[in-house]
Amino acid sequence: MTPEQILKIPARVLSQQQREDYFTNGYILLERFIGDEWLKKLRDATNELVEESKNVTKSDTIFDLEPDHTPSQPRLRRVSNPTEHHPIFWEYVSKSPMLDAVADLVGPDVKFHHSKLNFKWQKGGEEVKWHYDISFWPHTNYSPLTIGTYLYDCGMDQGPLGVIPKSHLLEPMLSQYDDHGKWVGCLSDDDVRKIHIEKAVYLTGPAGSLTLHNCRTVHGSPANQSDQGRPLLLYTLTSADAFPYTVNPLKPKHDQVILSGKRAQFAHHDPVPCLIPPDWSGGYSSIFSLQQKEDAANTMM
Ligand SMILES: O=C(O)CCC(=O)C(=O)O
Ligand SMILES: [Fe+2]
Repeated sequence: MTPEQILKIPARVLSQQQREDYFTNGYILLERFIGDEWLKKLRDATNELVEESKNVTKSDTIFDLEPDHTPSQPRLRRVSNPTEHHPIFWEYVSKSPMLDAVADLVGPDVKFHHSKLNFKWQKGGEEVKWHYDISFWPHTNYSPLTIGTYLYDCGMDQGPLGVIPKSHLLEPMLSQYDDHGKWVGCLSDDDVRKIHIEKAVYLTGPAGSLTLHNCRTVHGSPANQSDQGRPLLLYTLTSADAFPYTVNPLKPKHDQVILSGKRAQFAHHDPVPCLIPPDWSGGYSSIFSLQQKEDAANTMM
């Protein structure tokens, strides 16, 4: 569906202004959108996963660990595919009002792509450099979006998600390869200057706030040097008429499951060319290990 078609369908939970803002700017922030009941369930489930990670000494397909992670001082960067490791994370994406907010932005037929839980641990949780997501998992159109849920309050000191307004409309798309043709998964310093990084908007908000950014919106987040962690629960959902066409090395169990509405009979194709990732049929390293230049072979996700 096109934005114009989507906007003609009556909204479930968002105002028409919020929907228009999303299409104009490439993101919206919904402050305190998720109630305390959901928050408690999500926090408890997160704590259970952190407990489990204490037995793990090396990053694996579930836990992406900071190098100094120990059982007594766990330091996680990410849990991959949390929907597969605790039922609450699936319940949340399939039954909460978050799904209605997404339906207001991609249309009534909504499909699951993947989920992750990014921690940005206290006192050293790493920066995520400026990048856009769609080149990690190209689709036939640009409906995919990522929703972040702040499980705790997130201020400027906790490394909030930062977005560049209107960057989702940039053509041609910028490269996420370096000058030698190596995939780096982020923009070059030159390109970052060109897209006017000083216009970045940092999406801070109280616990239960949602960040929604389009798959072509340039975004990143600063390191967290504060003494408070920043668990951010992320889901990527798409319109049912968007189909991935590159290898997904970490194919989630729920990949392509319809969360709302019905399966599409036709793919919708957007003519804007999409930057393609390397061939990941042999494996993949996380955005953190890639950007922090760790040995990719040792950090397969
Ligand atoms: O955790 C964050 O601040 C952003 C992560 C992100 O953009 C990604 O994983 O693609
Ligand atoms: Fe991202």
